[in-house]
Amino acid sequence: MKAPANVISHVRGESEFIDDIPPMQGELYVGYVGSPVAHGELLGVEATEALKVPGVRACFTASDLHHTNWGTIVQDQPLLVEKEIGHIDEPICVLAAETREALEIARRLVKFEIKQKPAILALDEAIAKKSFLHAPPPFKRGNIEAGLKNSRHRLKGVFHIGGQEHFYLESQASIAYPLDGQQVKIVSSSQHPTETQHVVAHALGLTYNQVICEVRRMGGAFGGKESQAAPFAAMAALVAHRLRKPARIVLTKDDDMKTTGKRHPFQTHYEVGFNDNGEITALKLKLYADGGAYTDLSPSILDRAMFHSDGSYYIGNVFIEGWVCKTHTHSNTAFRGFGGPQGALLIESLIEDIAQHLRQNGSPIDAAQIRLTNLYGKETRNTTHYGQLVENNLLPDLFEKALKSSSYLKRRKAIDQINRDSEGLLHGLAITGCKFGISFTTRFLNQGNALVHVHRDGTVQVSTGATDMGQGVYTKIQIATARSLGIPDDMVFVTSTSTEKNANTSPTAASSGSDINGMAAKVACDKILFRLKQVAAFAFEANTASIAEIETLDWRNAD
Ligand code: QUE
Repeated sequence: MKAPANVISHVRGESEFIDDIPPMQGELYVGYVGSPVAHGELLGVEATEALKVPGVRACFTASDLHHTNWGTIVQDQPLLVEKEIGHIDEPICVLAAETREALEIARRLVKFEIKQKPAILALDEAIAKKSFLHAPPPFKRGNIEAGLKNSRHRLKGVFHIGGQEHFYLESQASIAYPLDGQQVKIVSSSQHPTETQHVVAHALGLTYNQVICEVRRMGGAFGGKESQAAPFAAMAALVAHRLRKPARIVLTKDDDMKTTGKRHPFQTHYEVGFNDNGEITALKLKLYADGGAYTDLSPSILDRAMFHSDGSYYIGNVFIEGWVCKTHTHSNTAFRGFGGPQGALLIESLIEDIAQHLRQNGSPIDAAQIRLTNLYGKETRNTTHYGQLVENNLLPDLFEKALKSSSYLKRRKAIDQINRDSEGLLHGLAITGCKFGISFTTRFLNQGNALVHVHRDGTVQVSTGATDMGQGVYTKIQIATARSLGIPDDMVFVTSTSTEKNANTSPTAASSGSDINGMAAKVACDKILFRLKQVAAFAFEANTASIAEIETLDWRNAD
């Protein structure tokens, strides 16, 4: 295969990101002004001085929006603060200016009247004050209290996991164009064009068919542009719609890092019971996720952490509770793994603690052996704490193979020796397996979308619900389409994802983008091929028997 178009333009530096799009005549720059406090009541906005800056065209507040609140699961987050301030740098008003310079000067001149309130900034405080956004039903299996009581050993403690900034190379960015018929077109750096379309429509009081959102590519996303691209698109759209001018918002890295959500910090309170051979017999957990100020995707992220708290290990007696805590910080959001890492990290760390505990109590067993002992089985010990049968379990064999092929035990011995001799730096070694649930837990989202056009020169255009964030999904879609149609890869061009062509799409997320949208492209190609075969049969005057045969075929069986 020749290098796909996307690859060539990336390597040449020709790939266009949002802020590379040349400005249109009359285009305005848009920026927000954020809260200087983490928690408080907004009493007034004073923009007189800002509006005097030459080139500044408008200042909009929450009262200019048709619908202020947005949110993927619960609509509890204001696009612009109406009254209650939830976190530092939370957008309060939007400015539009003819130049970036005027915008930046004006942003510093807006004054707010705010009654400051005490803020909850740490998980400890949120837990103590029961400041919660969500609490799902717990997972229960076996008898946790008896399980703990009957284990030879028990460990109890609190495990802390910090947050993480996505640090995508391209900050949140959108351009909004006012079209006739009150339509608005958004080009955005978004993993979720459909949600951006919906949030913009709600914000402006438009119907969904009046809003188009197109995504060509993102300069990285990692979950950070799944829900949180939409509010910035809405700010640009507000300016474009009200002033009838194209409007561009491109956050600086500083603003992006201050105001957008991150990976959820977690605090997990644990009690684990185990025997002399390292077999884990009971696990009792309370997971506290720092959701920040608003719900965003936190309930699904906490779910996933609770689903992954078993790692790849069978545990007979389990009790897992979870809470999304409300703190006065940016609203935390999707981030690669989506709670899975926060769930699975604890049990892996516990296994190291168990190995250490057993070593100190006269039963030295290597952590790798403890992992092997506890792995889900193939025929028994093969249901999870959420009731799923672990099928086609390759892990026990794979684990043993990896142990051997990596010379784990030999290396372990060498490292133990180095550590015994060392007076400073210690070396470490670990081998772990992983069970990860791909696809959306909100199951209706596991659906793809594709539009395939065959042009009269035989070349093909395809667009799908999958957005390109640098993961190469357009290349996969190109290959899936070409192979489905039986044509060379370079006869297929993958065009941008747009709500005009790809409506009601799911976000590109949950390890599902290539599979579900690649399959959607294949289904579309199969239908087209089937019709083409019928046409060809007529055109080439195939005998009537074979035409009749083709007509009875089902495109779903077309190869
Ligand atoms: C990874 C996931 C999920 C996800 C995003 C990821 C997931 C899930 C949702 C979700 C839930 C409710 C919604 C929505 C998305 O997002 O499992 O839009 O309304 O359920 O990156 O695993």
